[in-house]
Amino acid sequence: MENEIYVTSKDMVYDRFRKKESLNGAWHYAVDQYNAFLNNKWYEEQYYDDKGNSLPVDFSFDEWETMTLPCCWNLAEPEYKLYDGSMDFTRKFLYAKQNEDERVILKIGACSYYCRLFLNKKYVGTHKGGSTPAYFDITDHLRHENRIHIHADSTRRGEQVPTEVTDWFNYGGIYRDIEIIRVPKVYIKDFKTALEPGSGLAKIRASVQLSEAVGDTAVLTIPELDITREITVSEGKGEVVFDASPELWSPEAPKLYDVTLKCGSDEVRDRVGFREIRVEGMDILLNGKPIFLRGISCHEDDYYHGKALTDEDRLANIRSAKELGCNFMRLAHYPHSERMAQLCDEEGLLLWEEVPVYWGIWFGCDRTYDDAENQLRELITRDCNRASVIIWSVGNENSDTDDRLKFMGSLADTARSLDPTRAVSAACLVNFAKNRIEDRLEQKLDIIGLNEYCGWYAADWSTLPSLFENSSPEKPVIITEFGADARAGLRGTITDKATEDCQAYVYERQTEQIAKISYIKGMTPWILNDFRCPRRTSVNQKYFNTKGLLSADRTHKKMAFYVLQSFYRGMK
Ligand code: GCB
Repeated sequence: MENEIYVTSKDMVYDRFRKKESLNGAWHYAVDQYNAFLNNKWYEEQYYDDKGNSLPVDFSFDEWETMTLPCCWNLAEPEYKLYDGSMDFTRKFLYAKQNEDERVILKIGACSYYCRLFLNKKYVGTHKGGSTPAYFDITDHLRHENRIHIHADSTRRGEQVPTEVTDWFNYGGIYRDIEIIRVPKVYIKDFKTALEPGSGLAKIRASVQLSEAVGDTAVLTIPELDITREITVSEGKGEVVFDASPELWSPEAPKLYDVTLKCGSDEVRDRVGFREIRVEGMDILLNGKPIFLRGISCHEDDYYHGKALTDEDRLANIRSAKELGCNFMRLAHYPHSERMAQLCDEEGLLLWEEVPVYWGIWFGCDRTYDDAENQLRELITRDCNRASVIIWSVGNENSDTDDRLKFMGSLADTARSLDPTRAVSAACLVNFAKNRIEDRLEQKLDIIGLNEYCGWYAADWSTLPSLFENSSPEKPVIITEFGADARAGLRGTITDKATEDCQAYVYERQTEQIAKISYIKGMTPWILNDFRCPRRTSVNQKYFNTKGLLSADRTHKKMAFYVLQSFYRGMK
């Protein structure tokens, strides 16, 4: 489409616990392989010419079939199982003003990959990026009766983030909530609060940004701590740092406080845990104490719901991780729903969150960089108040080239400048020529993530001890991936690839080696559940990556589950 108007991180609106009106439910839709909706401007609904003669049309919005949103369309109907491309969604809704000067924001939690919004025959804007939320200010487009269209385009393209080929399934659809939020004319656009780094766990910082560059006084309250603080806002921004001794949040004691911020006629709320994460020398410190991150990687992919997980699905994943003995989870390879971090705050699980700078990214392309940086900004803005999130990852498995160093180095700088309260990392590759942990990106990271598949892709086991011996990293290392495929229930010898016995053996040997290495401060083996993947066609995989410790439907625990469980239990 020409002359697109992009909504980006700059358009985000702080919305946790705000009153929301839901547009989830039945939407009429049409598969639109040729983008006829855009090319022929169907949204203009031209039923007559200038002289009043009726015109032929190729759509009938209110007679189209319906799909219940949010969902991944690939799982909605069998014929869309492998569909990558565009679909048009439409419905009607009524709107009546509640307050004279209210602004109305439409939030779409996630739509893969382009999300184009049209309201009452007019184009409103476009959001790019399949895993972060889009916020459209629709106030000036609204009427009493409204016709809304969303053109969702999940086409894989080289320049996108992620790019064309990934080792997971490219689900299409509007797969997170569609909601309307009413805010006052001047509203709280952003609100952050956290323990102040370096304050000896004794100060809290809170900052506010308003939607307009005005002066005001905001009031922050944390009733349980008996705290009420005024924040002077000038030109729309303000912050305060004050003494406080909250009970600290940790996976063992995930204490959360109700926090409210009031400014003018707007008020927002959050439930916040206060904790400090810091890297000092070769240690990762949580609340000042060294911690080993006993983790597991996890995709946002449910057998029945795809990426449109329910809270029950998320809690099942959190419970499985806890049963394994984890205190940490790597949310690979793109932003998962904000519900996941909110639930991990409640349940006590540390998180690694990542943007999909994955494999063959077009590192030399400015458009691609802007897209990646925007996704990172959206993720950080969205989850900044989540105590569970301790690491921002700027990507996964990219070879060490100059363009990649510039691209990912700049993402790391962006993450640090937006959020000084967390560590920055990336899942790097082994330098295979030297069989060594060595990557120029390390200079930009606080923690080195390392994916190594010794005993699997690197079939010679002797490479593992030598990899660790050859390396002398200057920063703590997390083994962000190792693993092996196993078809649930398939038994055999440890040499038979695809058996549970072989996978369990890989876990035994890996954990045995990892336990000996003092610079390794955490691990997130690959992966909690089997997940859909078009690249995995063998008889034992059937279009699933089967490196899960659990089967895709989570009903079966593989032998390796218990190997990792016993390793983690022995560490506590
Ligand atoms: C990797 C990738 C991950 C894959 C995994 C595999 O290194 O980071 O996305 O799914 O290997 O199973 O090969």
